[in-house]
Amino acid sequence: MSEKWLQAPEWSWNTSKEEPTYVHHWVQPLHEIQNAPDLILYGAPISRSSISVSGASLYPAEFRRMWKGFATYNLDENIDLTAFRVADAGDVVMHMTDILLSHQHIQEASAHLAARYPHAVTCMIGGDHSTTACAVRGIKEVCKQEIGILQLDTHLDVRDPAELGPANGTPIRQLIDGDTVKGENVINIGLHGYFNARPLIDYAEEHNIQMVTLKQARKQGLINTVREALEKLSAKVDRVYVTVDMDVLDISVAPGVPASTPGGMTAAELFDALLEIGQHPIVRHIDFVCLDPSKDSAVAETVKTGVYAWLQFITGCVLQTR
Ligand SMILES: [Mn+2]
Repeated sequence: MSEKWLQAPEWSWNTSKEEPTYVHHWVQPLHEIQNAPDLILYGAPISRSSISVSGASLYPAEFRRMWKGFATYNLDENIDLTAFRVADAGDVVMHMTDILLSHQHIQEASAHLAARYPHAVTCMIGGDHSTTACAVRGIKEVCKQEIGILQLDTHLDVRDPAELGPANGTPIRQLIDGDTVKGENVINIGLHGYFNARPLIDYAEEHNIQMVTLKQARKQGLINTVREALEKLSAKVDRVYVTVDMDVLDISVAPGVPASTPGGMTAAELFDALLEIGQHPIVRHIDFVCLDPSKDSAVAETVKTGVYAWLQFITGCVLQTR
């Protein structure tokens, strides 16, 4: 493969030439795809940069392995997704021990994909949340536009990199302090309860991060809240990067996300949110992070939820083109 810092995934289905009816026959390796892709998928399998012990580096492989269980036909919307071309660019090459070098690879791979495939939506599968800062920096380098962030997360992720290094609790702060993204162009939906210490809220307020608690979102309707957030960002930025920390899910439905908490989103709420997000053309990039398959239940319920969530986003993209 000739794509920068990207290598063939450690695990993928062999694509058949027959008409795809399941996801593992629909997603094509990037170097084999015939026409320009609508969405490019790439894995960022790193979790050494996680504050707590995490096997999120295992997620890209497990994510792909689960495709076999999903049809390309969405019954709820009565649409087949196969006309939408999804290309798999493989996984970013990680260094065995050097986190900063691995982060550099993620940044360069993200920049490369954004530059070479400017019309495709990019979708990164983490990895822990440190990967988001790398991806957004890489994209910013190339597009030189104002980027907004819609973050679905239980946490603000504005802990101090001076203290932790570029770990998974810091990506939003890295991006704001590094002048990559303005605080006022970050909207977080999913905050709740007791999981962000007061000094972190102070930082968010000081930098005008827009915090929407789950409680507020439920009051005005989650879908409306998401729509409003994207409309707000559309007025101020050129493109939106959506980052989905799977710890936004309620702990009862996400055994594979050690950082998930009580009081989080239901799976259905996350699916609704992503269906809405996919329908907005301002959204050019998305990632899904912090899912540790090694902690998942025996029936892999969190990985299944992760694939479903991703397909909801794609369904939204397809609805947008209708
Ligand atoms: Mn996070």
